[in-house]
Amino acid sequence: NIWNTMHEFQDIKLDRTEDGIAKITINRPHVRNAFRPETVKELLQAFEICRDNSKIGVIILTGEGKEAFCSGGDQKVRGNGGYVGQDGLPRLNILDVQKAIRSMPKPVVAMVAGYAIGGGHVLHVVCDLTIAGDNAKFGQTGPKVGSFDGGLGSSYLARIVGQKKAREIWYLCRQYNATQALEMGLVNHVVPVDELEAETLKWCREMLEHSPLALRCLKASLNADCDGQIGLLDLAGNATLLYYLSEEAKEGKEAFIEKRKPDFNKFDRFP
Ligand code: 1HA
Repeated sequence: NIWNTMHEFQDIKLDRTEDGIAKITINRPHVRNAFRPETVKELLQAFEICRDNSKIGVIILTGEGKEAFCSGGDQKVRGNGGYVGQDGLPRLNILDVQKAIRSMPKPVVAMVAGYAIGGGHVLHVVCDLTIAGDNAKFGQTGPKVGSFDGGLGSSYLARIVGQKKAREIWYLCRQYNATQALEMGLVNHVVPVDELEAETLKWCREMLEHSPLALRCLKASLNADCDGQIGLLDLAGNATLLYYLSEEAKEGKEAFIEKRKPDFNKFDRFP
């Protein structure tokens, strides 16, 4: 077993490999890994742990078992205005997980066996890459069960599969198999489900060999193309990070601390 527990949770599992791959597993197989507010809270914590751990380079998001990646919001705890947790408050907090995945400065890979349905489908959509088992089934159910995700679940989906296909997916609520998903560019790769984890790890390890800052900036750039000013926030945040690493920026800080005038003229201007 290559997985070591990073943190104990109730609804999810958070494991890591020695070489810097984290795996977040939604662990509610009795409901096809549907999420309730507590699940979502834990997912947010897990993503934060992964973000803050400088040894983690890639994150896998998956569901327990081979039946399902995730079947979306737990309809059994759906109340007025959202999904109701132990605190009695109705929430749609999965949207915060979508944001966390998008702004995570490391690649997030969806590893999909079985159903990725409804809000569970949107989760794989917002991940950087998707590796699917040959038993994977994809689809939205919103208009059938009285819900919809008009945010990234629609607009970003359309960036991936195109407007016509995105409308088909949402209006008809059909299910698509792994081959169909591959054909429409919805997933990156399909393998027999028994090889799913090995193949996903292979993709992760290829990324681990590459420059983390380059991957980070690429993710921010690709996001910025879709994400407006919040996309620019993350992209520019990376520019600031790189600038802070430079001697030129350090001169500004040191001059302030030493109560002297900064000398920026000693630095060459790039063409
Ligand atoms: O749209 C949003 C949001 C939009 C904006 C903001 C926030 C959002 C948050 C969430 C969502 C949504 O996710 S709405 C979409 C909710 N999900 C669904 O409509 C999918 C419902 N499930 C299914 O269609 C099917 O169960 C399945 C295709 C995933 C699997 O079918 P299968 O293999 O035939 O299994 P099935 O017998 O249906 O399910 C096994 C058990 O899991 C059942 O429980 P049991 O009868 O044994 O007690 C079933 O009720 C349970 N289950 C499956 N999915 C869910 C679920 N229980 C609660 N919630 C589920 N989502």
